[in-house]
Order: sequence, then C-alpha cells, then structure tokens
Amino acid sequence: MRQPSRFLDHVCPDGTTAYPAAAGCYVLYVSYACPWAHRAIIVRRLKRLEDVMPMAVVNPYRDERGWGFGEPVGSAAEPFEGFRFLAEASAPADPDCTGRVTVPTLWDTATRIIVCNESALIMRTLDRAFDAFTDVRLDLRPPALVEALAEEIYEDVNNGVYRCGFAAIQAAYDEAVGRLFARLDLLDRRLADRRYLMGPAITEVDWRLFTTPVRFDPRLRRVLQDEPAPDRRPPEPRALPARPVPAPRHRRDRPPRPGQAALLRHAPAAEPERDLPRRARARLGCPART
Ligand SMILES: N[C@@H](CCC(=O)N[C@@H](CS)C(=O)NCC(=O)O)C(=O)O
Repeated sequence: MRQPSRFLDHVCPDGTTAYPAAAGCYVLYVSYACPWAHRAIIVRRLKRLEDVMPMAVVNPYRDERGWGFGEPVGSAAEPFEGFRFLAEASAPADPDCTGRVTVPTLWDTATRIIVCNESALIMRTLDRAFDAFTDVRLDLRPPALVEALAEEIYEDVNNGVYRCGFAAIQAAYDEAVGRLFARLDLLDRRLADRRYLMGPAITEVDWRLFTTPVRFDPRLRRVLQDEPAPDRRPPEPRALPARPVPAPRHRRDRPPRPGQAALLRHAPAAEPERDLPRRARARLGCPART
C-alpha cells in the first residue's frame, strides 16, 4: 500500500524553519518511475535549480528493502551520503522506524535529516524557497489557486489510480475507475475554454495533474490492472498541460558542475561513508550550520 508521508517540514528563506535556503545543502531523491517524484523533478527544472539542489535517482526497481542505489540494475551509486537504501536516510530522525522511505525525499546534508517526503510540499519549497538562487520568476501558486481542485485531483486521479490498482474487490475497483474517468471528463470540460486549469497561466495544479495521466500508457495500465471499458479510452492529451507547454526534459540532467563531478567520482566504498556529507557540503559550497 502507499505509505503516508512521514516528514513534513520545509525549507524557508527567512530562517523560520530549521532548514534555511542555501545552495548545495539539500539533495532531492527521486525515482523516474514515480509520478509524485516527477512533480518535484519538474519544478526543480522549471526553476533552474539543478546546480542549487543536487538530485540522486534510485534504482528503477525496488524490493522489500525499499528504494536502493547501485546494485543490481546498474544505476549510479548514491554519491552524496553513500546510502545503499533510501531507508537509511530515516535513521537519524527516527531510529526505531522500520518503514520504507518514499520518493520524492528532500534530504538536508547539514543536519543529515529528511526535511520532507511529501511531493506537494516539496513542490512548494522548490517553487518559493530558493528564489535567491535562481533568475526564474515563476509563480506556480497564484492567490486564485483553488485548493479544492487540487484536492479533487488528488483524490480521484493521483491517488485514484492507486485505489483502482489496490482494489481488493470488484465493487471498489469499479467505483475508483468510475471516479477517475468522471473527474477526467470534468477536467476536460474545464479546459474547453481555458488553456490551463486555473486560466491563462500554468500553475501547480496543472503539474500535479499532469504526472498521473501522462503515465496511463504504459505504466498505469498495469496499475489499473485492466484495460478500461471499451468506451472509456485513456484521456486524450487535451486534458493535460503537456501539449501546449514545453514539458521539461528531465531524463537527461545537465552535466554536473565541477564540484559535483568530483563528488560523483568518489564511489562510497572508496572512502569512509561518514566523511561524505562533510565533503559533499564543502564541494557543493554549502555553508556550515550550527
Ligand atoms: N504522498 C507521497 C507519496 C509518494 C509515493 O507513494 N511514492 C512511491 C513511489 S510512486 C514510493 O516511494 N513508494 C515506496 C514504498 O512504498 O516503499 C508524496 O506525494 O510524496
């Protein structure tokens, strides 16, 4: 089952949380397969924060130990902390915790604590907290943003596909599939006279919607467990912000900057793992924190 997010703090530019905005201090852990992580990857790219917030990608497959790095499918070893499994990141904050850690996860290399593993909050942190480090002025949360719409999209679409996939009985499956497609129809109608869900400008809600239906084919077909009924094809892209918006290219990240490149060359086994955070911070230019 999908786990609730356990870490719900955020980075703040004005020092009102324990996590000040600073370049090179935080690592974003993601899976390219995950629609929730995809949201964070998109905002990081839109805000051009690639050099400010390094990103590490987990293996595409996970087993009962949760997301891992390096073995066995040839992904890169985790370059910042030497984690073999993302679950190791939860130990400092929650030593008794045996739960897995979900992606996206925002990790603070200074305190060695997970700041947040809730994608909606991470999106907001990326949208707002690092403005001093980017020239991109983008407001994904205008005052008119309708929270209720985001909530409906979450319930019926983003989480709705999981309710389809995890349904244990036919009636639950039918109900979830019905709600999913009814919501997509409503969204489609909403987009009939506007370019984006909130009007002329793209906002957080569009991106929150986008990462689920864009996976209808091929990944969500597996989650949905079945083909939709013959009269219910997956939605046409009209309901998605993908076509009119240049979708950020996230598969190929920009080459690491010199400090990161040096860091990436250090396989975790080659040096004591405990030294990595300090060196990582130094190389990434992260100021010391007390
Ligand atoms: N509420 C979370 C959900 C994230 C989530 O469920 N991520 C999945 C991947 S799609 C995950 O990491 N699952 C790992 C696990 O359950 O061990 C968010 O929006 O960030």
